[in-house]
Amino acid sequence: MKLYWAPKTRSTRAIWMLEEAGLDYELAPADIRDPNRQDSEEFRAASPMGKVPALVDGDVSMSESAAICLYIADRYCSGTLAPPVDDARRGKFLYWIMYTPAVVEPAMSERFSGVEPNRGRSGWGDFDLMIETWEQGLGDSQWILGDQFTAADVMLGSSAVFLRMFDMLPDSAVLGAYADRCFGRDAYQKALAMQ
Ligand SMILES: N[C@@H](CCC(=O)N[C@@H](CS)C(=O)NCC(=O)O)C(=O)O
Repeated sequence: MKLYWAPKTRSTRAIWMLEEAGLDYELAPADIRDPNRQDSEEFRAASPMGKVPALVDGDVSMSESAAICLYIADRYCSGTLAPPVDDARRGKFLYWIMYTPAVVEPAMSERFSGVEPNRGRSGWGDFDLMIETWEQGLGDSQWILGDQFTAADVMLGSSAVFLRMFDMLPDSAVLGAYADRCFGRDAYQKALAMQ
């Protein structure tokens, strides 16, 4: 299995996922910050937009961090890092694994750029609704599905840490404690150490 990556990018969450899954993999650097970069055909086939992370696993070639986390969880860790497909928690699992690219990141980008939000018109609501919904989803639980850590926590946890890094994580006891728990996982620390 080969993961195309660049330091301090969304690749970290894919490395974290691979570490949680305990899989063997090779890291292949992608020079995303080089304006004269020459991407390999393999990388472009996996990531048509030239973005990291991208994964090649035998005949499987793909990008988008949420899709990569879901693929690894379903294919290699069903029942542990993902509820099985016939488990009733599956609906919530899919909702939360998509929450980062569909809601957190657009809402974050909107706020960061100072764009006027429009809760009704935007698919992601707005920054405050994004935070409230996430806090309610977690409630008193350790992880987003309750006691079981899953790939959805890799996506959400990396977002919480990312928000904190940009000084955008609101003063929320629930999200602050969640970010700390995610940050403290061995697999996350290993992913960070690689950079
Ligand atoms: N939605 C994508 C976003 C990927 C993305 O934007 N990656 C950035 C780094 S964090 C990148 O590769 N940028 C380089 C470029 O666009 O050329 C995902 O979650 O994987």
